This record gives sequence, C-alpha cells and structure tokens, in this order.
Amino acid sequence: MSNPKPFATRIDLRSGLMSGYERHTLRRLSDMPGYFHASPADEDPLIYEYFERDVPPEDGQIVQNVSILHPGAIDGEYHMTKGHYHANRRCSEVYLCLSGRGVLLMQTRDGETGALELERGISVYVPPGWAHRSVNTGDQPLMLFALYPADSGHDYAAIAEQGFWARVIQGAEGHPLVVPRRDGSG
Ligand code: S6P
Ligand code: ZN
Repeated sequence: MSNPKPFATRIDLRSGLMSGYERHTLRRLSDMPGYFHASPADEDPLIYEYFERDVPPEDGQIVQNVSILHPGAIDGEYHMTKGHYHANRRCSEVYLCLSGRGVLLMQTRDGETGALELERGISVYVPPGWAHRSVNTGDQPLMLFALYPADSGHDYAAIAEQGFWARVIQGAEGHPLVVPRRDGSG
C-alpha cells in the first residue's frame, strides 16, 4: 500500500459513525472467552465494535479509529474491550472521548497500574509500554476516537493470559467500582 494522498473523514459525533472506513470489527461475548468473570451461555450480546481508516502499516503513518462500547454488564462486570499492549513497544496512543462515560484501565509489564475516567471531551495519552482496556460504565454507548501509529501491532496474548490489574463492576446504587484483583484470575 503506497503513501495515501491527504484525505478527510466525517465522524458523526452523536452516532460515532465514521465515513469511508475500511475496517469494521465486531466483538460479541462469544468472541471474548475467559475475559469476563462470568459468561452466561444463553446470551451473546454485542459488546463493542470499532471502525478504522486504513493506512500503510509503516513508521510515520497514523490510524484513526472510532470505538463504540455498547452499554451493559455481564454478571455485574461492565462491557469492556479485550485490551492489549502494542506489539511495537515504542508506540503510544491518544484517546478522545466523544460521548458516554467510562474508564480506561492501563498497566505496564513492570506492574505499574492506572485507571482514568472517560467522559465527553476528555483525552487520554497512553504512553509506550502501557496496555489499555476501555470500559463502558454508563447507560449510553461509550464512543472513543483514537489515534495510534500504524506500525503499533497488537499483543492480545499477554492480556488474554494474565488479565488486567482490576475489574470494573457495578457497585451499590449502580456506581461503578474499580476493584483490584487479588486472586490472580484473569
Ligand atoms: C488500537 C486502540 C483501539 C482498540 C479498540 C478495541 O490500538 O487501542 O482502537 O483497538 O478500542 O480494543 P481491542 O483491545 O479489542 O483492540
Ligand atoms: Zn491500542
């Protein structure tokens, strides 16, 4: 794929719909075995989806992504993305929350941890080396715009095996709780 000419993209700030996307990825509960602490066998909700503009996967190119996390919870655990490290450890990412409410969970391989709240207008810088998972803690879709280097790559295996340092669950009166894991379970 050659260097593209400059191009514009329209993003509907209410629906999250991105014009001209080349990739649309859907993640249902059945696509995420072992990620939630429970997986009811009788339902398979759409947890999240994301749209991307395609550029060459090369140093210097940037991917534009819109992720939509649908509201809901699996046995009290809010809908969330799989989460990943960037395979290229030099690659960072910027998230901008377009609408909804949520939390961005982060961690490093050295055991540093972070959790930052997401709401309309908040941007989060994810430095190189930090895994990231977004969680929808609201009752509306959580819409996120993200920019990341096209040569980032995605390392899902480490998270699939080890999980994140915390789970985000529905607390009393519907308030989200970020609960650190102590039992070593994913
Ligand atoms: C890509 C960026 C996001 C996620 C998307 C889905 O580096 O962090 O666009 O791909 O939010 O999450 P995941 O963990 O399934 O890739
Ligand atoms: Zn990423």
